[in-house]
Amino acid sequence: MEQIKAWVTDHPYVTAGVVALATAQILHTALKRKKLGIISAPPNTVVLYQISRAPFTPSMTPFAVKLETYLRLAKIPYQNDFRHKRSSKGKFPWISYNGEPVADSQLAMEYLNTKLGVDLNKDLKLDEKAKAHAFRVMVDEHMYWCLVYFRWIYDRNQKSMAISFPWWARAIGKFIVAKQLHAQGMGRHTVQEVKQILMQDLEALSDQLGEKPFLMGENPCEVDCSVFGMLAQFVFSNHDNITQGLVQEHFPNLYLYTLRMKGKLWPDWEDCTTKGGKVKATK
Ligand SMILES: N[C@@H](CCC(=O)N[C@@H](CS)C(=O)NCC(=O)O)C(=O)O
Repeated sequence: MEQIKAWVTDHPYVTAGVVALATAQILHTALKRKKLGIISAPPNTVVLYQISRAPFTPSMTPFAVKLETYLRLAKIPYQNDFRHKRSSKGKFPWISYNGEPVADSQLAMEYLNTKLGVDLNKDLKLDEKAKAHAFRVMVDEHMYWCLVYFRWIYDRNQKSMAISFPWWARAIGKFIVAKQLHAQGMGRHTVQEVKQILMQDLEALSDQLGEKPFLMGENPCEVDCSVFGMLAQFVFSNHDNITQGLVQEHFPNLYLYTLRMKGKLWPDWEDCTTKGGKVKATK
């Protein structure tokens, strides 16, 4: 202790610099957390930041259903924050864990896997992991744009969204989404072409599932969170005349799978939707 005191006395400017830097770092972190809207939660409890509960699915975003399904499957304690706070990347959903923010559903899952030693893919062989990865990317990065196309551009009535968002928010949303769809490429196809693209993705999922209870076998693993998050949207939340009933009619195994995942991981599904009513629920 005496030695430290002596060193500080001998190096006043260096000490002041270190103290100033440490203070700046602490302030920067605190301001960043405040700006993001990070709330405090009990230790080791994940906070899941997402948009409000929805009329027919717990969320209108497949990524929120994916991430919440993962938290349930991995039995990680969590609480929801429905204040529509965007991540540092400007998207939903995201998490904080002991005050640490992690943006993006997949990166959040990978962060928690590492932090908590979770491995929902532990039963998979190397080649099965590769397959699961490819399916996950197909669902998150390809099917997603089909969903967006039908929901935002093709469906003029926008039933689920009309309940969830006021007309002006949908008008702004549609304008932004049309630009995103054009940049991504899906928006340049005709509606029949997008339907064909979607059918191919659904067929691949259906063929992979076959008679198995879950996508990769007897137990649900990580990719099931993405697949369920997406199929739940098509099965329950889409009301246009092309995608409504599509899974039920053409891919009965995928439909039964969606019900199986829902039954296993969302026994409180009804409490987590607004049952077709106005979006107010916070459970
Ligand atoms: N890769 C991201 C995708 C998240 C994403 O695209 N979320 C959409 C809602 S479905 C969003 O936040 N859109 C708002 C925007 O782009 O401004 C993830 O897995 O979390």
